[in-house]
Amino acid sequence: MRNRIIIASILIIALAMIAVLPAAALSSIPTLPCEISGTVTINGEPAPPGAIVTAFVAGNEVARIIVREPGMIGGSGPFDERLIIQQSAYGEEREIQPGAEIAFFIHGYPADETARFGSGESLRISITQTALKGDLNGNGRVDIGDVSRVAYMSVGLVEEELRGDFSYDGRVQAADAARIAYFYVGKIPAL
Ligand SMILES: [Ca+2]
Ligand SMILES: [Ca+2]
Repeated sequence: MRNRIIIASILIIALAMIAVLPAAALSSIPTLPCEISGTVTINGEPAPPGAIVTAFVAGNEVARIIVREPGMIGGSGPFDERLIIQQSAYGEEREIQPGAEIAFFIHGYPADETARFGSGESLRISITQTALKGDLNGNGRVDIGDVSRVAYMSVGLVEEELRGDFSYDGRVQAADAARIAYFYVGKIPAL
């Protein structure tokens, strides 16, 4: 008699678990990210190691990756690093929709190309930067305003921007300020 009760209890518990399982299993299935790898060039040259590539959807940064080999982000091998955009990158409530435009920035400068988000897709891209390096105020040339802005960044008077980091080490220091100053007065040919 006692065994029957135990067996009955186990059955009831098992049935209850089966009843709730599908819902629980469904809600825990993760949405697959969109993975991106490819090539990155800055003014026709491979992007140097240390350059940071960021991905934006609807004005929100959703992922970033550092260039490790010149001109490359990630790889297509199963264990290679990739730029990974989660569908819920900016909140569960506002999931990235399939086909949403992905904009890329190369060390803070806009890339010329965009891509489309696809859950579970692995994209190979080639992105290029032809935006003028050092033109932080966006007037189409490197001028004294840009030079002073980088100088202010280097001493912490204004917030650092990747665009002011010409050494690709992720920080804006005196050397970066000196570099844009030298470029501005024509002492060096390129930033
Ligand atoms: Ca400028
Ligand atoms: Ca730097």
